[in-house]
Amino acid sequence: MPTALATNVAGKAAQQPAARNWTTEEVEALFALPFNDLLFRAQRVHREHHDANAVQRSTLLSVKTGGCSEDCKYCSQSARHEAKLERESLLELDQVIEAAKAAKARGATRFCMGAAWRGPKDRDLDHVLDMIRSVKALGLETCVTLGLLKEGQAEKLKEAGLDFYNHNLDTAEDFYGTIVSTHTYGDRMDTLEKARGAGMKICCGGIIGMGEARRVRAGLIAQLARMNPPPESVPINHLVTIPGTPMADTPPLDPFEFVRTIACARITMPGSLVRLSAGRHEMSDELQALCFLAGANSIFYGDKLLTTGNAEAERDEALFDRLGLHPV
Ligand code: SAM
Ligand code: DTB
Ligand code: SF4
Repeated sequence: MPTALATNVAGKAAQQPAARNWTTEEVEALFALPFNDLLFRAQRVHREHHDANAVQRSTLLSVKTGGCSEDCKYCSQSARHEAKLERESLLELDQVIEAAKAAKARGATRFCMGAAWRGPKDRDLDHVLDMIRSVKALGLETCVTLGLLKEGQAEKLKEAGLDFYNHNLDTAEDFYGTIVSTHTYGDRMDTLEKARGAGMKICCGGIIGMGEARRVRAGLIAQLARMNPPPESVPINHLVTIPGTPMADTPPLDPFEFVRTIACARITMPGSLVRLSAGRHEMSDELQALCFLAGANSIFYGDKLLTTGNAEAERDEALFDRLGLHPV
């Protein structure tokens, strides 16, 4: 049951306001508010809990690219899709350290390493532990996203100094089976429990714009908000349509619906960082400004996400200047 997480991990991360039992219907009611009312509510919550003009910056690095056994329909890295992609085996430690140093020099405070695995083999995990230790030693917050964890792996990650484990629920439980068939929503909840159980902070969000109904978006947000405590970081990704994946031709979502999703995440998870994540490259500055107004206070920063392009760092800096935003 998805609610098991709330029971098993209660009280592990005390700085988060306690979760409340948001239902899908309650979040749907937020979605249905007039746009200005929804944004006003989100701004009010945002200002109660955060510096309204501060935005945190995380940089991503794909440390193992492509050839993944899983069939997630949106993803360029599945071995089952035809996306054009340079596969790459696990990076060398010095390549990771160079990228982390460059991210820090540009102003990122968190470095997130991603691997295209169903989950890490123990031998590969040892190498990732070295990466975590080295990145941590540079004074950056560390985050990894490695897929499903087996017994004992979360504890090893924690011991190596990992601050955040990223593992997205991606959508509502009742829609998940139409997106992925090689693992289940329950598998993902189980990994989140393992990461929490080892005392790590959680980065967990989803993808919007996969052809889902509004009720599905509301279901995802309610599910995330019911986690107790809620994830410290909530990445809200806009689907990046990648040629060769089954989602290449997904019709575009009304951009205001994306802004509404950010606002609902802000209202239901007041203490969390809400990250305006994948998809910024395709967004106008004005749409991004609306997302910040709706309560987004974190971005992926740097010219690349995992396999696709991100908004360029210079463009972000110019946008921060124009909006009077400052990095944290
Ligand atoms: N293999 C691991 C896993 O699935 O958890 C880690 C890497 S996976 C690429 C990390 C996340 O990237 C996914 O859960 C999804 O939220 C996001 N993602 C992947 N492809 C995307 C796309 N085309 N558009 C938006 N987000 C995407
Ligand atoms: C997250 O929620 N989004 C990031 C990170 N966590 C790992 C990944 C976005 C990937 C976008 C598509 C790509 O570049 O392959
Ligand atoms: Fe593999 Fe993760 Fe992509 Fe799914 S989202 S295909 S598990 S890399």
